[in-house]
Amino acid sequence: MDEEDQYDEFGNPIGNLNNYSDTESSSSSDGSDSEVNDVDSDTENTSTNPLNEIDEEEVEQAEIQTDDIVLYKDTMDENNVEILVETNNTQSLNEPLIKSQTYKARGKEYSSFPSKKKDIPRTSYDKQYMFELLKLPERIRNVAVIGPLHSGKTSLVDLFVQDAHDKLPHMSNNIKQGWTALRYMDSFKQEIERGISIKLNGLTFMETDLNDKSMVYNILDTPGHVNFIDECAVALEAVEIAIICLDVVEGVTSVVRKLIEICEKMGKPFILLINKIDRLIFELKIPPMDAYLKIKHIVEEINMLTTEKYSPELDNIIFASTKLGFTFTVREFVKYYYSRSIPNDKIELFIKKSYGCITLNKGKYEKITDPVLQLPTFHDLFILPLYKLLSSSIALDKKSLDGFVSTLQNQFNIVIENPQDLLKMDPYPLLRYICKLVFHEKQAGLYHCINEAGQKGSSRYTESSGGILARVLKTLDYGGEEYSLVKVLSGTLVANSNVQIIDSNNEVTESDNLYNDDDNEDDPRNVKITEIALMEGRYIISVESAGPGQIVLVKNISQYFDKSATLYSNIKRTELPIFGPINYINKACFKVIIEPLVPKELPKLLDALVKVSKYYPGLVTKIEESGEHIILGFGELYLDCLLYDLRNTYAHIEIKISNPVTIFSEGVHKESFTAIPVESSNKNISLSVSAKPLDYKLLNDLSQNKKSEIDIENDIATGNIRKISKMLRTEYDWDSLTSRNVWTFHYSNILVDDTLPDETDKELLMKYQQQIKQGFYWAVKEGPLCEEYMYGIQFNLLNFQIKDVEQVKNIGSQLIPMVRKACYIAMMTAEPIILEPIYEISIIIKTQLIPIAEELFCKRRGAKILTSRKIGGSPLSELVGRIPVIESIGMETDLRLSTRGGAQCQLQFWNNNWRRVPGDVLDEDAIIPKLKPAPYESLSRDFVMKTRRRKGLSNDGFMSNDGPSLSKYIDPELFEQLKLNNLV
Ligand SMILES: Nc1nc2c(ncn2[C@@H]2O[C@H](COP(=O)(O)OP(=O)(O)O)[C@@H](O)[C@H]2O)c(=O)[nH]1
Ligand SMILES: [Mg+2]
Repeated sequence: MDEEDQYDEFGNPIGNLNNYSDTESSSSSDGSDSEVNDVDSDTENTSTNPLNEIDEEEVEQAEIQTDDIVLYKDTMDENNVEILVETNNTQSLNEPLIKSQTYKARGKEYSSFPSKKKDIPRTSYDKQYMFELLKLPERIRNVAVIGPLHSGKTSLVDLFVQDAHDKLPHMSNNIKQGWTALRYMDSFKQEIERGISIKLNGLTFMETDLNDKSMVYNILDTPGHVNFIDECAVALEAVEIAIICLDVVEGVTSVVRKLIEICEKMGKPFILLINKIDRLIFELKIPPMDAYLKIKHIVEEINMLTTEKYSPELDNIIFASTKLGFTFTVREFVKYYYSRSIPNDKIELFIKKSYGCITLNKGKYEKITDPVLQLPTFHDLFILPLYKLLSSSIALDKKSLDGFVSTLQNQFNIVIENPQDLLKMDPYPLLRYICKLVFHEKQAGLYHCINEAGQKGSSRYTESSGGILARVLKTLDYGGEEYSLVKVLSGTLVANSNVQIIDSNNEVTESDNLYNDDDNEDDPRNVKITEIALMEGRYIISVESAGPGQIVLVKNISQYFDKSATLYSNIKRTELPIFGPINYINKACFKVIIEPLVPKELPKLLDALVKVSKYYPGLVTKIEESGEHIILGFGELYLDCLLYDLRNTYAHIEIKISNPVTIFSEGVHKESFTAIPVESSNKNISLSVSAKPLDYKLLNDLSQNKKSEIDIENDIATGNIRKISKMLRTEYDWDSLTSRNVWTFHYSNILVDDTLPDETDKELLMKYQQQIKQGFYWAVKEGPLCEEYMYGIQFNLLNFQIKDVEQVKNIGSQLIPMVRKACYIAMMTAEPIILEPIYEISIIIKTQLIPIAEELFCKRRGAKILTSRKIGGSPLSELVGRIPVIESIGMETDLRLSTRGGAQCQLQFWNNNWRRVPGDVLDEDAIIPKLKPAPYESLSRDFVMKTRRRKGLSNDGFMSNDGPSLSKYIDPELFEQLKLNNLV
């Protein structure tokens, strides 16, 4: 065949016309005339047909076949040659053309935990001695390291890890020299690869403090990303002391403020670690006096937030550069370098005068009167030497070597044997080396501060009369095994012994009391502890027993509770302090709906969900009536990590995920225009309720937990209604009648008895108070709009009548649904609205990049910057703003990308901010275009209808417009009447 014949008039290759099925593979047929017999007999016939003879149907068929054919194979008998003709369709349909990049760095089964006993690192302390010390609660210090993201918490714990071990197998040369961080506490694959802490992790070790007193420290390292603040809450529940770590450049950010507030509220003494001191010198390059002012400013800001006084000389402020491997306190520095030249009895005075508006003039302390000429002692004695030390080490050369070595010797009493060796070192390892010499290998000053703070710590443990009491705080996957984190409060837990366990969520609630006998599900379970172990970051130390004050891992109890529990033995149930659920600080408002890609893998998914729900304490999982599996978390990163674990670690299946959505709340805009009574079927019972928005100030205080609903309920339960009434009258200006008649608070809604004594039989009413409350709780939990929680509604019970008490038996169980219905009617007549959760966003950003952030805010509905504050002595600013949760998706990434890493933001919902969604929920004519975002004024309706359809609440399936309506709860005639009067 001519070469020309192989191309059509447009120059497209058409190959051998005699062999039609080959048209698509012309490129590989290399022009040879050898006839290729197709395996398929159908195409065999076509092989002799010229193209113009093929009818259209055949062409179609042929095209389909060529798509399917992967390989043409024929064996030429004469030449004994196998010809393989490949079409360009060899790739299966399931294989993407461009494969996504796979991570090869670490294998599937990668674990940072040593698998062999010999790989467990050798500790620098005597383990047996530590076990003995652990029996003395006063020698144990439980400490949580908390702080904002990237403030250096994990790096700080690395210093402890190095103190506690002689030799770590993970210490590569790079890590030793400080080029890469050890990050020993980030032991999960995800943590290592993402470069942030996700789970809390602990380290138990023994060390001596400045006075050479040996103590056992249980350090819990927590994640700093606010998405994982649940872990932080768990850690704080476990410990008596916190170390709040902050970046000196960023100063006191809103996250730091919140952490201080939490510690104050929980009554946990904390010490402050001002980290990254090196940044002042090498990055900001500010003069020593400015550094002093910056530190002073931070200390002042802290003191504005705390009741206790914070100051470096009080052993509650520590300075550190965890990157350079040192921490120091004023006391420590004085002990090492100044104590030789001061008489012993003057040392305390020297420490006391080392910080503040004091200057040292010819050996005498004077108050600073002229800030220009008189330099504060702290500047002269601590900051200046630090500056000199760091800057001369980094600039060390032949010329300055002698001076440097002699300063080290004279000022710090450090003798360098071979000064020339210093010149051979890279500047950064050299810095670390010098810092280690000057600030000593171990963090003795810091341990001293912890011990001091521990003495103020509240908890005292008792060796109670044989009884064991412990709190189970969470379950964790530790090196592939499931353990529970337990804090022993009294008695001694012994391995292989039996204890009883009660889930914290299984408290006897009032509803249980009403219908259930006491002795069912809620019964404590008898369980056998199979192992007790100490957490060591990447390995465990098994122990026989754990005494009061210890934080340990316990095996084999996790299957008996969900999030947290109480362990006990030999204590009477009635004398048991049951620990309620832990307050995880943030509220889960970010939601996705998941299902397995292959439906039959659902059991696998469910098993994994149970696990993940234990390992992520703040996670809420739900199954809707429509059968959808809903997971609620704190934010994007939270769910991203969790879904990764679900897919790759626990379920090993592919999971389909919906677009992220949020929870909503249902509220009212006005007061009910009328009170429509609800009657029982035989008209024997009748009641009516009205609704109105709750007092704004009270609502705010309840949402932000300034007023604790649990405390209020406790007061009501113990009959202390006077206290509540007084609070409402004095703080919120309520009238005395209403404030006396408040019955109950539930999720920022309240129920008030507003019945008139001459209309209502109050005695009878009080008899059924419990049932009425139950009906109210039920209504609050599932509102009439889309079965979301109600928020900020005050329900007033206006009328309650039972005509004939004798006539009906089950008044109680009839009442509950009636009250619920009455609440729904009240709400539907009070202009119902839907509220969406609003994230509080705080951004640390380089000041010149603020316009970029502002532009990003403009693009998102309802996003607003509220305050912008320059962080003194740094090029940074902190912006605080608000953004609807649903609009926040991708914000964190957008911000990082558009500022090229010059900004980072944290989104949280811990102040429980809700905002009304624009539009009318009940507007059936709202325009909601398909496949396009709903217009602003239809948003309410859109959100409600979508949520209803998801939950299967609306009739007529997915496209239904069957929305919430008052007509569902009242007489059709009455509804018509109301309609005629334009009331609905
Ligand atoms: N300049 C400086 N950087 C530090 C210091 N300590 C930690 N970093 C860096 O801060 C980042 C976060 O550290 P990490 O310990 O993981 O912070 P965490 O999120 O609080 O646990 C890492 O990139 C560290 O290298 C320090 O003292 N100085
Ligand atoms: Mg960390």
